[in-house]
Amino acid sequence: HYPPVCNALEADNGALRDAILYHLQYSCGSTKKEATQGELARAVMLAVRDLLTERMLATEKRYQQHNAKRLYYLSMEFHLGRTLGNVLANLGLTTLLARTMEELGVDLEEIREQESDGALGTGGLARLAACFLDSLATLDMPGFGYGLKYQFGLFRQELVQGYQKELPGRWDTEHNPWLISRPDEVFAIPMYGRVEPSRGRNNRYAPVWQDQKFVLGIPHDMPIAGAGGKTVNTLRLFSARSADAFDIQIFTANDYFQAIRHQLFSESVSKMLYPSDVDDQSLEMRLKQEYFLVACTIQDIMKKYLKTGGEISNFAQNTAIQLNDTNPALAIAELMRCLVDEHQLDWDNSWDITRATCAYTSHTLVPEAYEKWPVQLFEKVLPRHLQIIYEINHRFLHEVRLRYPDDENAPTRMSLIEETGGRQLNMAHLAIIGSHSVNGVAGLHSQLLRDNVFPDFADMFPERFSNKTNGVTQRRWLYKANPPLANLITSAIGNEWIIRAETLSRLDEFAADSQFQKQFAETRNHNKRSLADHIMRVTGLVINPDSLFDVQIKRVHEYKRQLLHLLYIIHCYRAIIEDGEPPQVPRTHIFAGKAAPGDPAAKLIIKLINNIGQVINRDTRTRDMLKVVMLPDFGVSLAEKIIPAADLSEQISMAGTEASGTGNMKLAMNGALTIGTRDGSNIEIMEEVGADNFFTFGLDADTIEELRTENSYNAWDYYADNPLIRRAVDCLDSDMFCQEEPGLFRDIFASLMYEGDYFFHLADLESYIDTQQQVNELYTHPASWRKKAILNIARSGKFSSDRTVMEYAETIWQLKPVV
Ligand code: 26V
Repeated sequence: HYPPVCNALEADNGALRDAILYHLQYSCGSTKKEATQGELARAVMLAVRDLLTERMLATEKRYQQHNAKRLYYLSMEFHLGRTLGNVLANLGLTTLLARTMEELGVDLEEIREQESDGALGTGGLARLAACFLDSLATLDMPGFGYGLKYQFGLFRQELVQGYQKELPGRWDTEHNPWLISRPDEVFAIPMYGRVEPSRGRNNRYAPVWQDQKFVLGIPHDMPIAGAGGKTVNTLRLFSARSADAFDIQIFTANDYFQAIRHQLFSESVSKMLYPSDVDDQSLEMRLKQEYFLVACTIQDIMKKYLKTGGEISNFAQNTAIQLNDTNPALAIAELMRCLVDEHQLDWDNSWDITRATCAYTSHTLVPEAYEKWPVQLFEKVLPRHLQIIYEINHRFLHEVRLRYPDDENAPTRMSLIEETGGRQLNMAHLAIIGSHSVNGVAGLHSQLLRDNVFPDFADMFPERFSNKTNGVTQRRWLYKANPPLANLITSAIGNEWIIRAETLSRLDEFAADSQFQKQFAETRNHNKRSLADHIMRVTGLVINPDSLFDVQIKRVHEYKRQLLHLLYIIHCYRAIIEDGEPPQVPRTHIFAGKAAPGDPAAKLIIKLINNIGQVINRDTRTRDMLKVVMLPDFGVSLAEKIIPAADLSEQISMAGTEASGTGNMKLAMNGALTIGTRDGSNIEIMEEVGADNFFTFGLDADTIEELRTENSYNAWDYYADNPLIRRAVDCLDSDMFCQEEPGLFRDIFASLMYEGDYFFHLADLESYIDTQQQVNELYTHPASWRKKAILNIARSGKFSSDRTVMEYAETIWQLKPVV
């Protein structure tokens, strides 16, 4: 007699405790006395999941009653982080559970630390998707995530002698307590084979895709609870199973081992998340993964739609599909195949439906990041889809010729198939042609997409292009991650900000209030001490909690310019040891971030951060003035520890390279001041918080573009003109930071000085150093600093993903709350 937790909960009559004990016994097969921390954590999560399940079923019922339009957010990556804390926060159960655990004599914090991060993603695109799911549920919108249940998510990073070492990710997908597996709802996904031309009904040309190999897709649902807990949507993750395992043939076949080998082969489709820079050998698997996601999703959507009595002709009125970058852009070809081949709709109708359904978001300006598939490989894996893409292209290029009769190169530039350098399929072109909406993720990014990346398409379809500036969920990134500050904010302005971030602006009037400032400083000190403890535990390094915490946490990549930050640190170090000039304020430079396993330049930067730390942290001349820390294994949980303790947020990518950035928003929302270039959403953060409350420096994107076209950037000019720059850069040519591995960083020196430095580090270094000086000066005036920090929080409301999602809902998805 298992008590129905949900309704009893509000009354707090011990129902939650009973549910936990129930699961401890019946789901974990343990007892309170014998249970391990892991079992206790599992029982807690299962008890909480029961609650979510009830609300999830009620939510689905509500959507059906309203015959609501649904949004499907297709993404190869979702970086969820931990779930328990977020669910408790959104359901308002944190205190009740803490009390219950106390009664049971269990430390809730320890239980929470048991949960591993769901890191099914590599970078910002993946975390954005997770923030959107939180906002969709909070806004009571029928929006569902669709992704893959990788057995191995993002690799875990260890630092071994300062080098990044990659280890398998730890998220337990097999026995994950949050996932509800649905083996009965299996989908069969065809791949390979060949296409036979044949005649179908009414003598219509009806190609038949045959001799395929099938992989089965099993859905697993993760409940996604919005704030207040009324709406619980789902994130549906597919895992791959061999079709043969369901076929008795495998056990009666002559070659049993051959059969098992084929099973392994199929199941490898959802084995691992690939890093963004897949090598040639992994290309085929990655293509299969992308198709697997798309095909499972389209089948699922169609099945549900038809089951609830939907007419194919109304499909687009009831369905929106958002493509999270081009990885799921095959959905366009798959939806066409589904409509034309399986539902025998004519081409033009199918094309109208497909375009009205799909919308595409681009998340990058890095040219290598734009996906292209070798036609030969594509044809092998997806022969029917290649035909469909040829047909789309044929019709599209016809339109292009009509539209631009005098521009004979237009068809070549806009074709889906690139003929230079081996025939390749351009997925961004497919995504643009097959969608009714194309958006960038910050104002500058969207403008650069229109002007530089896709100018031909922007000219042909101007109405298709728009901007949707990114956002982050304040519920995870402020309410849950930073309780001391969250409580202070609520005590001043009430708690409406948790669901209406724009009301944070009520803090404006507290910015100069000395009492409020004092309390703000206390939260900050508390958080900085916690982080200092954490750093001590993880690295053994003692840092000064009263120093300025200068934070750069993000993927390590040349374009993000961790190197610029390092050059500044080297500059400060030499000023101390050679000029006897200690900095005005003590600083701790905190780095965290992973490099792509196949990116040697980024990996060498990680090694450089660590070696600089080694040398500086050991040098007694720097005393407490300068420390450099690199925390291993950056991810959501580590970010939740670092962000609330940050004083300064480093957002120093070369202008015109960072599409948006979202860490910048999380840090500003928690009261860090930003030092940033005019790149991505930095520009909008500066606009919102005011130029007085933001440190900006460096060349803007236009100037950089000019320098590049004129080919007039010359690192040696900056090197010759400024002795301080020379002194900093020369260290990389020497063995100052690599006594034990002489010459280790010479490649970095060469990339800066001899190889034209694509990222213009030296052009911005002087202005960066000057601006860091202004940071120091401000930090010596605590009241002014705090005022600016509070204003940053007060004016960060725009950067809530609730705002972003509402913009998508109104202008792209035509999606409404269902209450
Ligand atoms: C892919 C690759 C592939 C190989 C070479 C280096 C490289 C660099 C970037 C990428 C794009 C990954 C997609 C991504 O995560 N983009 C991020 O999306 C965030 C959410 O919109 C945005 O805030 C970040 O600026 C953007 O980098």
